[in-house]
Amino acid sequence: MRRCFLRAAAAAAFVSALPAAAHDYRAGDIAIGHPWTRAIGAAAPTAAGYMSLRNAGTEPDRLVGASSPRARSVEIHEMTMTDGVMRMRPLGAGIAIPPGGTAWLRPSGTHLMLIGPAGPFARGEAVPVTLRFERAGEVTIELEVAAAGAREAAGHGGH
Ligand SMILES: [Cu+2]
Repeated sequence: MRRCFLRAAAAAAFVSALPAAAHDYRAGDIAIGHPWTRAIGAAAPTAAGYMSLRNAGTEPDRLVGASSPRARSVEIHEMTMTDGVMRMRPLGAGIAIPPGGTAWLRPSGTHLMLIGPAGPFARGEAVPVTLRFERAGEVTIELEVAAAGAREAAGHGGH
């Protein structure tokens, strides 16, 4: 128990020591870190959105929905391994963010899926997305467009 506590404290200290990036956002107690997506062409059927969701409050919250003027719809997806094949499926109940905890949306994991994106998304461009939280309400953020095939947001390779 003690060891876990110390590790969590060290992680928190590390995160707070990082300079605040220009594209961090806040909705109530929820801090949204480094939202990003990848460059796509005009005909791409989908695009994925990634970010961190940190709950600085004392009550659990949940990301329950999202929308974007640059996509027909936005779903919350998770990746699952079935018979050795990675598949994704909608998370109907959304993403839980426990008090003091962080939910990570990242490649090969939970992500936002932009269905029918109005592409192209060019590298360096900002794609607006409105996030809807159960407690914290709505906030509009911008996904920073990284290179096609990027595994991390531009400029955040050191995280
Ligand atoms: Cu997906």
